[in-house]
Amino acid sequence: MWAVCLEFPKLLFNGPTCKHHMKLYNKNTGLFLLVVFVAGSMVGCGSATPLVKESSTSTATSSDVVDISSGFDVAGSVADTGSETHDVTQGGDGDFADGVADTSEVIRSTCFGPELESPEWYHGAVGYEVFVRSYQDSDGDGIGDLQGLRSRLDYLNDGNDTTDSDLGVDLLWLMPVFESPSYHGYDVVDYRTIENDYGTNADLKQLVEDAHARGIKVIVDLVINHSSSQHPWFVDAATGQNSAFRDYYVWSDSFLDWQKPWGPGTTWHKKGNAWYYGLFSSAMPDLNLTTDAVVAEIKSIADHWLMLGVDGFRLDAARYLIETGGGVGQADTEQTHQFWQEFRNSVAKTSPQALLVGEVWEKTSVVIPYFGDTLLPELNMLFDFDAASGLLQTVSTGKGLYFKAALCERLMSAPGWAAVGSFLTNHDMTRVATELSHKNTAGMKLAAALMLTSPGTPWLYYGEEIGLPNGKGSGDETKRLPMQWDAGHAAGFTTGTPWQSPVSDVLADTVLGQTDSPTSLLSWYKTLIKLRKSSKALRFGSTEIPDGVGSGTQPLVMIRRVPNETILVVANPTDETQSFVWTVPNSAGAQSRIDKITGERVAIEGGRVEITGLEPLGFRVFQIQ
Ligand SMILES: [Ca+2]
Ligand SMILES: [Ca+2]
Ligand SMILES: [Ca+2]
Ligand SMILES: [Ca+2]
Repeated sequence: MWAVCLEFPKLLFNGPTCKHHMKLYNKNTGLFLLVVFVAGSMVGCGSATPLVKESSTSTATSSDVVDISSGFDVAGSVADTGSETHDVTQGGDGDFADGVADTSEVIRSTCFGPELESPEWYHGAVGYEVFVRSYQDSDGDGIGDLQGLRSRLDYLNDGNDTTDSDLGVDLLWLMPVFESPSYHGYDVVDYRTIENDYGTNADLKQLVEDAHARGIKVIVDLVINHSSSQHPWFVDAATGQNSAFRDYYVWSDSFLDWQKPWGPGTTWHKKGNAWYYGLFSSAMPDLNLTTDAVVAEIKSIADHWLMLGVDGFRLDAARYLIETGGGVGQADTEQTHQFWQEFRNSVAKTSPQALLVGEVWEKTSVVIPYFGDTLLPELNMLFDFDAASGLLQTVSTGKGLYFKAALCERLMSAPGWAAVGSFLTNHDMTRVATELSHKNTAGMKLAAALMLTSPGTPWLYYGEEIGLPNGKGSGDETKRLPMQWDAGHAAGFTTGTPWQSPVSDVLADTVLGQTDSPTSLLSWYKTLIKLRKSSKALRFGSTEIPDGVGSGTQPLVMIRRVPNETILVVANPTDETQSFVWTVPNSAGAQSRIDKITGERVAIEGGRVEITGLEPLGFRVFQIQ
């Protein structure tokens, strides 16, 4: 059965306090469906004026020009929702959705998200995820390190606004850099010491200081759901019941048949006469975050790195901290939320501006509660996994609805002050260049353009900007291979024998080879990042995705807006050349459209913006003024 749950009075008054919006909620399946129109009027919150109305006063000038502001009977779409329901979000496995069966519901709705309330520094940042082991080796041992990364800071951001030779990112996330026995570092043995392969604590301090001098903030991965089984705490705890560290971990006197939340696999592992909980593997025993001494350690560890200068943390496996039982008790428990409230409070005392970014690899309705609320805030930022896979699926299939569906659910459910991390892929996923290989560079360019013009804080995964693909094989290492700098030995990554071979040292596949090419993927990324940095509307503005767009045969349109700036984003994921008309509402003052990439200015009359000849995988971004 459908129940309409909405904050109706707030909606009617369209007041600034309105944060959560209208949804149709299916009690039987627990699935949300996006439907955002009531009687043809704009549903949304905040004071922004609706940009596209239901009216059909504008008409196309030729038969193949679609008028995107009049294509559908919007009011009628609400009545149509009763019979069939479909989940338009993806689950937590990182794969594409099985498919959106009833695409019409997504297509026939306009969605709207308000301008950000009180933006903080991280709302306007452009992030970059780095695997230190694979970025740059400084000493010829074949392993990337902090001094190597430091030597590449000018590539990331030279700190000079008048140069555009640099990429322009200003927020780095370092994958784990604490001492660990593994190549990836997600199993820590010493939370207060930098991984020996990467350098020293002093090296990190130097890196952070040099980054700050360029306007770059640095956060590091903090993995506290579990430690390594080689951590001294666990080694001691495993000696028996009398260990002073026994309660640092989670023990049972009997075997418990709890599976992994994402699929089959045991989570309890035998040690002596007892079993310990290790969600990911027996080599990664879960820390017991209900033990006061452990909580105190974690807070102290966070303070340790904040005092050294880091700007915050990316929080691994953030939904799995505290278990209350098998099944539903293994993820997203109230106790886990309470931990994050307490942790946030502790971090804020040491560093009020610190950023906490959570990995909650689940559908949006599970992710959103991790923001907490203004009284009990939890994490500042959460990654939007649904929008990431929706975006790639849109480019991959040509159907805009996948991205639209995911983005719209976020816009309608996230608090107005929430910082959402948008991305294409991360270190756990097939790289974009491999995922979109059938769409070539044009597909990667479109994916980049959609990410960098949509709401949220964008995060690049290192190498995405040059189209670095997966390596051969299937292990996680194939997603984390060395950065390709130039056509020299080991693609410029090391003078020695690289820990893994770079995929390519062909000049065109490297930073050097793409730097001087104005049509390269790298140049496209630089252009888009610069554009985003120059546009308040793109960083903080409201977002509207009009009705009727994004089907398999139509372009995807976003209107991003702050009071003095209106940006029209147009993407064509389809295989056909597209032409259409968009009518600027309240168009009295609108006299021209300016192409923000080429600078071309075209006069508009009567508020009619007509776009013709938008090629397959084409993208345009205009300022209307
Ligand atoms: Ca090295
Ligand atoms: Ca610069
Ligand atoms: Ca090590
Ligand atoms: Ca846990």
